[in-house]
Amino acid sequence: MKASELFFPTLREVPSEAEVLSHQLLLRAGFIRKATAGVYSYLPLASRVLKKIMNIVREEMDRAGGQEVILPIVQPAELWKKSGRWEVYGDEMFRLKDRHNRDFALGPTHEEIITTLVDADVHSYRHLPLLLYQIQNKYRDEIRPRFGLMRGREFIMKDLYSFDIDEEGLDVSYHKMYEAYNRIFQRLKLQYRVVEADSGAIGGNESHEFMVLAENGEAEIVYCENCDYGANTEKAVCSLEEPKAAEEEQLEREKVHTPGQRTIQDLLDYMNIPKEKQIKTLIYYADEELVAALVRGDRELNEIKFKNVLGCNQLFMADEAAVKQLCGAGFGSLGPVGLPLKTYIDLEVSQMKNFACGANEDDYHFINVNLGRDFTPAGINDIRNAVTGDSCPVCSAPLYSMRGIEVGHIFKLGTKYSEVLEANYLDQKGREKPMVMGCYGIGISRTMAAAAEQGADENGIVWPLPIAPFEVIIVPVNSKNEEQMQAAWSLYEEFKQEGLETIIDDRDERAGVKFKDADLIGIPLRITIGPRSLQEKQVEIKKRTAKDVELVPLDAVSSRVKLMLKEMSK
Ligand code: 9G3
Repeated sequence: MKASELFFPTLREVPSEAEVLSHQLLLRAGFIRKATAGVYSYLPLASRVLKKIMNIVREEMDRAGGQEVILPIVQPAELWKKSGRWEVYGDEMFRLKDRHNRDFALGPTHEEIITTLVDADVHSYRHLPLLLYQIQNKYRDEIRPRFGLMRGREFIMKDLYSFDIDEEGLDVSYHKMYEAYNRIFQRLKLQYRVVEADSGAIGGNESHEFMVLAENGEAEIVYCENCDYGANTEKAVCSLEEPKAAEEEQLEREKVHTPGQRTIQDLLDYMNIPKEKQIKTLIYYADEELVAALVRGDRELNEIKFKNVLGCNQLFMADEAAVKQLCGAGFGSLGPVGLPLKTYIDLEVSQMKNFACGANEDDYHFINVNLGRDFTPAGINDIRNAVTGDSCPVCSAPLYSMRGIEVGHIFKLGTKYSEVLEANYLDQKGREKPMVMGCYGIGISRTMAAAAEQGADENGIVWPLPIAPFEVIIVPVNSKNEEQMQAAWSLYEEFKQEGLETIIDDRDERAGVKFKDADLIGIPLRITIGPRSLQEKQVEIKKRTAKDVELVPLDAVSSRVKLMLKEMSK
């Protein structure tokens, strides 16, 4: 490909609307352009990267026994009403009507469609297991589309659905997908971790997320270096440690005047009470009822765990006015003593002695509060976020935390969809049974963004070789020098013969501009042809990730390049 003909409109400035590095770089390097909020056009370089990701995904899905289909994006409301999800997803669905005023949605996912499809045409155990997948656009009307391709309203997903006769069959399909996903992310040469997404393992449900590691990833994970345990922080189990100090004696509770002191930090500064000796009191609406959650002063409440404990449909923070009316004090002065609400405490709180908390009176706190003597909780549960240093729930070694981008998610569904959508089969004895399902997703466009995010350096994108838009870029230093250009063109022809994916930068630009662009778009190998190439019959080869160049005789370049690419793809 000639750079002079390639459509890659690069930008000098960092686009102001781009909050994350991958979004900035993909815009600047001319890979994507925004059409409207959360909707992007993929330009030729991006199209090449996406194709390579899709090909790897396809190969591994096929290897695992998947069969590719193409399901409709325009989906009738009836199916979603039947599964009960037409109401559940509300405004997150892109809805539309046809000329007959019938309701449709643009597919946010395809469980309903595929289950109905399989129901209509698969009736016997002899035709199971069945693994069907597609690679296609999905539509979700996010409230706040953000981070470029990371959270778009239109995005490309690979989704596979497995249909089995029973739980054992599902286990086999699930394991195949688990292995296939590992192969995919290894082949993509991304640093990733697999984490438990549902550690509770309730009702045989199992779920894993595949996280590409990135400092600015939106998800936090904890993992153990001693065993295989890893989990999304939202789901990580916090086990209770042995109390460190000997039983502390209960001291007499005291009320102290704390004018203007509202936060945990305030109380630390004002009275030198360590955060671990304080309690955070948070008030929520659990559906219609106000409830309180208590965590240690330096901890964060995990709303997902709390919601599971309560078993409510909706959980959201109470407004200060309602809290003040019921509890007698504003947010900064709340505590469990005399609180007229059901109070749920974190496991860790149950071990605390003589702690400080609000007195439910503005500008007053209690010190030396104790569980049992001073208040009685409605429940004692694991309701906080895990943090670095917590002990592993499997082997007790210390956990580490790290940020990541969720690029894959696999899930055992069981019979949830097959029952409501009536996807049954006849077993060997002629009995009718619901199919046992799993679903397995990979965000294709998000994987491209995650790769750009993970590899980037101060000069631009660094694509892993298997998904780089081109493998090699040839840069003649002076496009006005005919000899240089001739040497460059003949190398370009040679590379093409050898099947190398090559760009030649034939543009009439300064060498500095060409080098900057080659770095920005992230081509793994750069070949520079300058005056020395002609005088000494040598060219420079530079890896995108290396500081130094390598000098190679002109007639040995293509074999050297091929060897380097081979090594880089190992
Ligand atoms: C919706 C809307 C948003 C959604 C869903 C449905 C997320 C929805 C979960 C999944 C699960 C799996 C197939 C591939 C693997 C993951 N957001 N999910 O079901 F209607 Cl608006 O998509 N789907």
